[in-house]
Amino acid sequence: MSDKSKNTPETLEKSGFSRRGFLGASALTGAAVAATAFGGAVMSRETWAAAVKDAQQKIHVAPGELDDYYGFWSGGHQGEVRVVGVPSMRELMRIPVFNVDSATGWGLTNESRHIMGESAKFLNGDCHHPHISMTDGKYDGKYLFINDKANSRVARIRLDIMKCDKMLTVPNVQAIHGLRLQKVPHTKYVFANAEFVIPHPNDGSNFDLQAESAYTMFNVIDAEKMEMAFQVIVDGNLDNTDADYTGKYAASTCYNSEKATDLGGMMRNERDWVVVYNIPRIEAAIKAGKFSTVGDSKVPVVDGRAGSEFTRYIPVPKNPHGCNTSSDGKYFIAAGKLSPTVTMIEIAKLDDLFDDKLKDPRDVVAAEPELGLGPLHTTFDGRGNAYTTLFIDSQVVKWNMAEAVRAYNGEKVNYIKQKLDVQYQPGHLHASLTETSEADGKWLVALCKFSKDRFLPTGPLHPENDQLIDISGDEMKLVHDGPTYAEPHDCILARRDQIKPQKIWKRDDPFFAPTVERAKKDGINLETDNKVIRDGNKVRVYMTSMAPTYGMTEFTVKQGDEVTVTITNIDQIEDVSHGFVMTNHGASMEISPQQTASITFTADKPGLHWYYCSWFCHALHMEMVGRMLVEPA
Ligand code: RUQ
Ligand code: CUA
Ligand code: CA
Repeated sequence: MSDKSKNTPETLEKSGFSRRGFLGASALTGAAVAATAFGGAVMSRETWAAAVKDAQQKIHVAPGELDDYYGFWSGGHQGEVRVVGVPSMRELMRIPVFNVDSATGWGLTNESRHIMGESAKFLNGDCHHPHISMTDGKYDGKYLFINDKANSRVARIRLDIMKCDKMLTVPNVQAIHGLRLQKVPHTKYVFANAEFVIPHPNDGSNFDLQAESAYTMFNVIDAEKMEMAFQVIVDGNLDNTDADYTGKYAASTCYNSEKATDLGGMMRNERDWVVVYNIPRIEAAIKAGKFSTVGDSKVPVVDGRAGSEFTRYIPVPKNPHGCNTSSDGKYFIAAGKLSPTVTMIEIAKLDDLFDDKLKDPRDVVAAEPELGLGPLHTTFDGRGNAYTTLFIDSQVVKWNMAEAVRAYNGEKVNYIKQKLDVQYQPGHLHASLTETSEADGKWLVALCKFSKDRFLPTGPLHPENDQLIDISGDEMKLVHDGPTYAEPHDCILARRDQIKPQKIWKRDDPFFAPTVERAKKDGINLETDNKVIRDGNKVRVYMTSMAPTYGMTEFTVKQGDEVTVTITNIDQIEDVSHGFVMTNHGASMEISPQQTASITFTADKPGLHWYYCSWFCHALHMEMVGRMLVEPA
């Protein structure tokens, strides 16, 4: 009996609709869980069947049909970004970033190592927050930015080719965590929080984190140049961040205002804070030359610690985590984590706070609704509702923002609209277009950190569970369970018309420009030449590829030579990617139509070594091979 047979209305009805009865069942039963949990009433068999059918229709993208949304998922500590179709939740592509990928050769090819720069020496990464560039508060589809907590980097992906094209190591900080983009007037800046407090200089001369010389910084990156614009020294540590819809303010949560080094210490204060940055004031100071630098870095640094004109510190309950700007532009919402509340900071009042017209920074708090246990992140449907993950309660709570404000002001209103069980322990959640002014309230993805019993067992390591929830109606409905690998942390959804990828490479693409430059110096026409250039013990092999052959099927080098193979795929046909693998040399790469790619290795073993095409490109793909002949030294 297949598992699916368990999900008929009949069997579910027999199980008495108990919550436990649903736990092992798959996607579609979830819709009924939601419906019964909300309504509290037992459904008739007919209602049940209708609910299942409705959910099924909504997420079913038939063979040959396309999804409505592009999802971009962080690959977590696996280091990549994944492209997922929504609502089908089908994985469409993987974009290697902070990892090494043998299919595409990311981290192995000269082009990728050039982009990774110095940090190509790191083979690991830890992505959390993918975000797409915006113009006027709407996705412009140009770039996606992502942080690397592990090695304090920020990377940019060009969405026209879906490859990483820039990578930056943020100087003098440790662990880039929260990352968001300026929304208005356009993404001029990437805002990146460095989480950990470190001593300055961090040369082993001082380990005291309570010292004034110990701090972390809020980092602002020029999005187009992918260079540091400036850094802001802050009190405490930094967790998550977001920007407003005026282009003036950004805000970060801080859970370690104590600058403590242990768990007990980090929970000592009843309140930590949200720090708000006044971007124009910082820009003006830097323009006027009023800044310093740290260590041997030339990046302008301003001191934004308490008392500074650049920042304001707004006390919020204990160890806040998520920081999300409501899609109506009104609030920064900080999730309580250790407090059952979220704090709504009214952005319209920030001017007065910075102009010292408000004496108490808590005067900008519009409301502090109590939502449930372990609030982590908040997302929005564009209809005035917010949705917050409750990690400890394993729920998503839907609540109304205007009603929460009224309740805070003493009115008797129940701002909680629904609590939906999710499976289990959700971290981030993301509603379609929620971080733009176009939040459309259609889909919500809850990224659950635990999947427990939701999937076939895979050994001690379990997948995470990304659940798709239909939020288009009055009630949230769980419609799909999606197993994912290595904690995606966060994902975003863009309408499919907002992303416009190319189908084949353009020959003048900057992605492989340094390689084209090298070939030019060697007098090579990449589209036609098949040649070996010797330069001391460096050998550069240039060849073309066209299904199902390489332009060169044999070349000879000497033992100990450093060999660089550069291949230009002259196929013009969409989807005909070739590969190049030199057996037993650790060399592998992708060469898609009209792309030039190159890889360098040492020919350290005398003898004959086959190379072959690794992407199945033609009926005679197996025959797409060649030989490297290595003469003994
Ligand atoms: S954080 S589970 Cu890395 Cu985005 Cu909140
Ligand atoms: Cu070319 Cu397979
Ligand atoms: Ca704390």
